[in-house]
Amino acid sequence: MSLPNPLIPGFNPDPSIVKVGADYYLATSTFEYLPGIPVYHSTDLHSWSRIGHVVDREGQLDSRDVPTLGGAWAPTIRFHDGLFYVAVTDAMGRGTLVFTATNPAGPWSDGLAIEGAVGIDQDLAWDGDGTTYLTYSGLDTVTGNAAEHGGILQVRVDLATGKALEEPRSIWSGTGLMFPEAPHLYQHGGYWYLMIAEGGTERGHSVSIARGTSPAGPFEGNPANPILSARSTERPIQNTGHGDLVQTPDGGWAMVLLGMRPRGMTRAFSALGRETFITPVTWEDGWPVVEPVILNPRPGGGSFEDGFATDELDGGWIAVRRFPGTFASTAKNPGVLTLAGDGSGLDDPRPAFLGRRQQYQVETISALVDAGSTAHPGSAGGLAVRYDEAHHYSIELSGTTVTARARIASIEQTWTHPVPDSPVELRIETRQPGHGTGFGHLSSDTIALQAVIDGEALTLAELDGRYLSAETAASFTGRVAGVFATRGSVAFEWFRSTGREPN
Ligand code: 6LW
Repeated sequence: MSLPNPLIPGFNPDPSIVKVGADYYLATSTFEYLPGIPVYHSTDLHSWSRIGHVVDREGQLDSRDVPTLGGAWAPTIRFHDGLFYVAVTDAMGRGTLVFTATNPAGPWSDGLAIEGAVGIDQDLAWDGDGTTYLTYSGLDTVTGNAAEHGGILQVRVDLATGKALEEPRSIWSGTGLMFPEAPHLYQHGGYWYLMIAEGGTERGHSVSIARGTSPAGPFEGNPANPILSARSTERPIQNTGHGDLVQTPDGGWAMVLLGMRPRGMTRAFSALGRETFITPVTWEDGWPVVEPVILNPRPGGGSFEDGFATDELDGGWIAVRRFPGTFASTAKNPGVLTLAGDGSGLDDPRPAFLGRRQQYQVETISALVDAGSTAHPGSAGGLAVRYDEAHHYSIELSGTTVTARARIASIEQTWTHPVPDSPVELRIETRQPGHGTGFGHLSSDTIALQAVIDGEALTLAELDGRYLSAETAASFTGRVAGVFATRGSVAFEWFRSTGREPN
């Protein structure tokens, strides 16, 4: 089996997968971004397309004021008795939720809040008599205090009422590494298997497994644990963990999991955040044996172009704590995207920022922007690349001035330059790190903020990409790059991104 890796590039952490007949469905975490929890579909585990989102309307998550790194954590997608289920934590929001749908493309239900099971990374499993098991990681997302971590917990639950049918029971919680999480239960070959992640989602991340004869335990750990980890290795894909098992089309097995592609030296930085990878699994003596995760990018890179020709926005656009439709529209003026600025900037919790996951380590985005004094007086907007409120680089047009801006923690720097009246093409290029002395070559990438003036790209600033990486920013997300407006109404005639893997 030679599958591409990353399997689903860019910010796509905590993958969960289900096979229904010949179809595969995979869901990932989205935290404070909306629409939330994309559902990807494949029939061969090789080509994937996004078919919808679990969270596509107000009220399903409590996103409006969710803190950075709160929101949709670690969905588990399952199919039972004709219905699709997604169990997820709305961290620092509604808590434990179960969504259902007859069609995984949506619409999904409003989300049933589960009482009596506080934690993260909820898994759903059903035994032969229809009992529903909710298995989860006992991390209190309000305190996030590892010392108070409750290990792996389980309750029998009534999905008609959302009530736990018993007090949470402690079950097998790994080999003793920190943050036992991401539990999944599988029935296979006469056993129930409890697979978890442990070691934390950073470089120590790993997957361990136990088995027993009942989904409620007791479970006996695999002497070969952890069955997967990249820690302290030179493998290009690090942080591997948070896996889910699935049967391949040829009857074999595979694990989807999260990993990162850090660049640098012993300190290294992952520009794209946690991505979805896949690796083959075989069974030996009743235990899964997991191959190391091999880097195998799809050849040729990729590109995306949006001419904003349709009323509905492309489903790859995401926004922060608000749905794109609250500030972005192509309907009023077909062929043009109009963003309504409301005074909020990229430092604010709900910017008018419409972004896409950066999917390649070398990627350029560009757009033709009109924030000119004639058609859009008093407006300001442009292109941005963002991790969170405190980590973003942008290039903003307002009238006949373009301003490049870097915000890293509480430090901010700007560079300005005059430009002709709108429209003006703006660009953000992420490049391979430079060579030679200095710190540049130890980073993930460099990011150039540019305006095209008289056909020439003028670089206002070239910045170190490590400050927009998973290791530096506080959020659990990844790089998201796109368009924004801070004031007035800003028009975009087209948006392009082209990317490739580094040489
Ligand atoms: C998720 C936990 C983890 O809930 O990080 O890597 C948390 N694993 O399992 C957020 O993605």
